[in-house]
Amino acid sequence: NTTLKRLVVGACLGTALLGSQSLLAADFTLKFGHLANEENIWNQTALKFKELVEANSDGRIKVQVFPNEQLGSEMDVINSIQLGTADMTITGESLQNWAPKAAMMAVPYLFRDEDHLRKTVESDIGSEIEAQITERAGLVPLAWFERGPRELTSNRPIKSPDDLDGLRLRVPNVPLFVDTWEAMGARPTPMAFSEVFTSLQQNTIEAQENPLSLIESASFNEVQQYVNMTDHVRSWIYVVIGKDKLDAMPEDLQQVVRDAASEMQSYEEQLFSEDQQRLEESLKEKGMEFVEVDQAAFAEKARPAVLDALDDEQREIYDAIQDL
Ligand code: CS2
Repeated sequence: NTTLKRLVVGACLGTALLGSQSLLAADFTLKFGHLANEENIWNQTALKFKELVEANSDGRIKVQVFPNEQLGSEMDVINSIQLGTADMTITGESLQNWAPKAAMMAVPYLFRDEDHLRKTVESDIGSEIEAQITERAGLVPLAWFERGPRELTSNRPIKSPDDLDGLRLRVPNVPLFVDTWEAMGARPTPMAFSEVFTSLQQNTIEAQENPLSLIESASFNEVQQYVNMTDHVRSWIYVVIGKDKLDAMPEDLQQVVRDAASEMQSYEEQLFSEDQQRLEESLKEKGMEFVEVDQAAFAEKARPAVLDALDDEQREIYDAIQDL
C-alpha cells in the first residue's frame, strides 16, 4: 500500500544520503602509515582509531590506514610527516635520531617489568620524553602501547653473549641498539623493517631482534629457526601525529582526535594482553624453537655498553628510571 511504499522509498533515500555523506570531501584527511601487517594488533588498533574519528567528527576527518610500510619505512614516514605528505605513524626509540631522550623508551635490561615500564611512561620522565619528541621531531604522541620484550631470532642457538661471536644482526635505526649489540659481540646493521625478511633469506644478515608480535607479523618463522629468549628490551611505543597537522584543526576536531586516541589505547591494551597469551604457541606451531638463555649474562654484558653509549642527559634519565 502507499504508506509502505513511502516508507521503503524514504529508507532508500536515507541510506543513499548517508552513503553519499561519507563521500563528501572531509575537512581533514589523516594518512596513517605503520610497519606491521594487516593482522597485527597495531593495524586492528589503527582501524579502531579510524572508525572512532570518522564517526565522532561526522565525517569531517577521514583516516586512511596503510599497513606493511606502504607509505615507506618508519624513518621515511617520520620524514613524510615532517614534510606534510603523511600524518601519523607508530614509532618509538628510532626517534632518538631527532630526540635523544626517545632512546630511553627501549634501553636494554632497564625496565624490571610491566609495572616499572608503565610507571615510567606515566611519570614526568614520560612527559619529558614526549615533550622532546614534539620539540625536536615535530610529532605529538597521542597514545602509547606497551610492547612484548624483544627476543633475538637466529639460525643457530644463542644461549649467552659468548655465542654471539660476530653474529650478523639487523637492528632498527637506533644508535643505542648498534652500540649495545656491538659491545656484546655481535655485528649489528641498521635496516628498515621491510628489508629484514629478504636480507635473512639471502643471508646478508643471519639474525634480527623484535617482540614476538612483529616476528609473527613479518613471518620470520620462514627464515629463522630459533627464538632466543633474551628479553633484552622491554619498551613502549607511541602513536604520533604531525604537530602542524593537529594544530591546523579546530579545537573541537583536535578533541575528537585526542578522545579517539585514548579510546584506541584502552582497546589496544586488551588486544595486547590477549596477543601475548597466544604468540609463543603460534610461533612454535610454525616451527620456531624457543631457546632459554642466560639473561643475567646478557644483562651484565649490556650494562657497561649502555652506560658508555648514553650522554649525560640520557644518563640522568637512566638513573631516575632505575630509582622508580
Ligand atoms: C620495530 C620498530 O623495526 C623494528 O624492529 O620493532 O618498532 C622499532 O622498535 C623502532 O625502532 C621503533 O621506533
